[in-house]
Amino acid sequence: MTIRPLIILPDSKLRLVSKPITAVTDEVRRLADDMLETMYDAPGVGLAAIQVGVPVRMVTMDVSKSETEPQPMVLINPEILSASEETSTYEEGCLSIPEYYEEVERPARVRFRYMNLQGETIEQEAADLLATCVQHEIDHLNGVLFIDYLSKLKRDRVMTKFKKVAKREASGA
Ligand code: K1U
Ligand code: ZN
Repeated sequence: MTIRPLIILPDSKLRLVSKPITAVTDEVRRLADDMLETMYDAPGVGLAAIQVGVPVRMVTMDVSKSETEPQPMVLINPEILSASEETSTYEEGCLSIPEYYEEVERPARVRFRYMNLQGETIEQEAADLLATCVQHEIDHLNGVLFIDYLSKLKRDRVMTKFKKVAKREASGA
């Protein structure tokens, strides 16, 4: 397993719409292993393949509590089937927007479907952090970032900050 470099804002790859996975190949299994390794190393509770530069519809997640056994999940071609009208607010972060956290309001509960690495189709209900995380990750597959839910003022501020960092890094300063 390999820890892959993370794509960071303002990299335009983060705005790509990722392509569906048509078969669970060795390459797909290797990507899943690497994404889990990268997610745990970060550390994060979720990761979309595009965050390691691969525009395919795969997500890894583990929202288990630190005192319990890890519960790694690999979601292939995940989709939201239904969402509650009730909303909840969670302070979200993003491994592609390091050290920036803001409250985002989303449906409190969702029903979602995905294929696992065994090729089985799974339907599942989610609430709490799992619901927030699966929505955040599926957004990544569609080129959507959590900052898109913030005011234009906040989004512009964070974009400016990360563009400056990228410029400084490119100049070697
Ligand atoms: O997709 C990502 O960028 C990962 C992101 C997922 C996420 C976090 C919070 C709400 C919704 C989605 C992260 O994992 S950011 C890091 C983080 O939240 C965390 C890290 C260590 C322990 C607990 C949480
Ligand atoms: Zn993210």
